Amino acid sequence: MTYRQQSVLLRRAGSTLEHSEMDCTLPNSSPADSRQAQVCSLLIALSCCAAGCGPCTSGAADEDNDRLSCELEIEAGTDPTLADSDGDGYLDGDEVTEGSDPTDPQSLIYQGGWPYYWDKDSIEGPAWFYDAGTDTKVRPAVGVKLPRLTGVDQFGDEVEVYDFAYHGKPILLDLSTSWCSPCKAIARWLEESDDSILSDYPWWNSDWSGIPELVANGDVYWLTVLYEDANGQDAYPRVASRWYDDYPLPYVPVLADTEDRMNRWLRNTGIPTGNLLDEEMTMLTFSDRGIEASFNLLVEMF
Ligand SMILES: [Ca+2]
Ligand SMILES: [Ca+2]
Repeated sequence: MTYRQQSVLLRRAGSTLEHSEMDCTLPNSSPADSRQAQVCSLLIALSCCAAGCGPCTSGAADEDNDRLSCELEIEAGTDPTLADSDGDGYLDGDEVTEGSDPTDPQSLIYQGGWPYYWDKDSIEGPAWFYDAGTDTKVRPAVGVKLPRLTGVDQFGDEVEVYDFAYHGKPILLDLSTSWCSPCKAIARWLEESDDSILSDYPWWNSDWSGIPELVANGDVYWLTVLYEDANGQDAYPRVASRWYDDYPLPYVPVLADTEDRMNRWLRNTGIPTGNLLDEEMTMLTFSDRGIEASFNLLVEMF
């Protein structure tokens, strides 16, 4: 019997006992007592777990480092010896925090399977346009942290870009719109890894040939942020899903920046625009138009 099955039985046993009395101190003498014996042994296992044996050494311990104590694992029906009980890529504790079901692999924090950073509130990024209380603008520059960017992705989830922090990977922030031909060409290049798609652009550099593979391999996170639709109207969630219909890369989150924050913060003057961040959300490059600096540095890093 798996631990999860035991947990289910224990919960059932607990609810059974609310309605009937059972004496677990008596020896079981007949086959009719076998179910009682099973329930008793499970109940003993439960009290033993809380007291410090069995799968957990203490109810408060988090032995599998999934940010859920043994006690809470039992409550959630998760495995106290396995950090990701349902094997969906999200830790048990993170799923409980975010309200997805840690025992159901179809229930995810992000439908796209994007990374999750449990301590993102500790990242001290600047306000978007003014430092709180000072009226002092924090301008984008190399060494400045990205403000806390959120956007609606191709699956309709509101995504926090800070969830991509501290996974040991740089982040390429690609600012685009649905009407921008070179932006779409870059998306197709990422998908098909065919340099001829970009080689006629005057800014093309053949040193960048390996970038689609870096993104596909997960060496770098690539996030596409869209701020306008095909008609130049402010982005709305459907803009991201339409983009994904055209360029269905399962590992690239497409975020509709429905409040047009990124474009305004960068004081963007032309697209595509690329900026590279480190895992701490600090800008390694700053451009208000063009992708050259970010692509060059990315290639240098690998
Ligand atoms: Ca667990
Ligand atoms: Ca999980």
